[in-house]
Amino acid sequence: MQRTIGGAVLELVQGDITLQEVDALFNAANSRLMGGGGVDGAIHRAGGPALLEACRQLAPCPTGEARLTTAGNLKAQYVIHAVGPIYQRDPANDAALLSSAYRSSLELASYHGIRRLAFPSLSTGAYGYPIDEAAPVALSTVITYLQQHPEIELVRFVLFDSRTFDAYQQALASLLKP
Ligand code: AR6
Repeated sequence: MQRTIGGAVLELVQGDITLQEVDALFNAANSRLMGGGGVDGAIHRAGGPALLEACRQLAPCPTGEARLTTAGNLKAQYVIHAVGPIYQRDPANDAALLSSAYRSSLELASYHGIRRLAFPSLSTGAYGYPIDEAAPVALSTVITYLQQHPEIELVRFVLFDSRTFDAYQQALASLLKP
């Protein structure tokens, strides 16, 4: 599924983010930036030791923020490590922190001249954020950013499983309903 927002393409695909040929991949990291399971584990395995060493120098990263590193052996040039919230650890701020993780990542991308980028679904795996609640927050944050930042050319959400892909498709359709 693909939509044009401002001058940018917003795309939803099902797949593995480590295989994407874009300028920057976004990682669903934890504050220690030391790798982990899920998409973080996959990105570190594919990126290799240079990625872990770069993370070590930038840790910690507070929830709702992001840090940029080399992409090591990945095809992308950079990895931007975004720390989404653990669902209901701070219930009043779940949506604000999730939105902030996406926005901070996009701000880093703009700052570094990154035009084509790929996101996973932050916080909806180990961090337990329900996909149906997270998808509209993720997409509306990205849409608002793209409307204000014509420098970004492509945002691709790379969604690992069909349930996540379907939830994002539904959320995007309802956000862009005329
Ligand atoms: N490509 C795209 N998406 C993926 C991939 C992949 N290769 N692998 C998993 N996903 P999670 P979180 C999806 O748990 O909830 C880690 O241990 C996955 O199916 O990776 O933000 C970190 O170190 C789900 O839809 O991230 C943190 O401690 C989505 O990515 C913690 O987990 C996010 O799931 C972060 O938890």
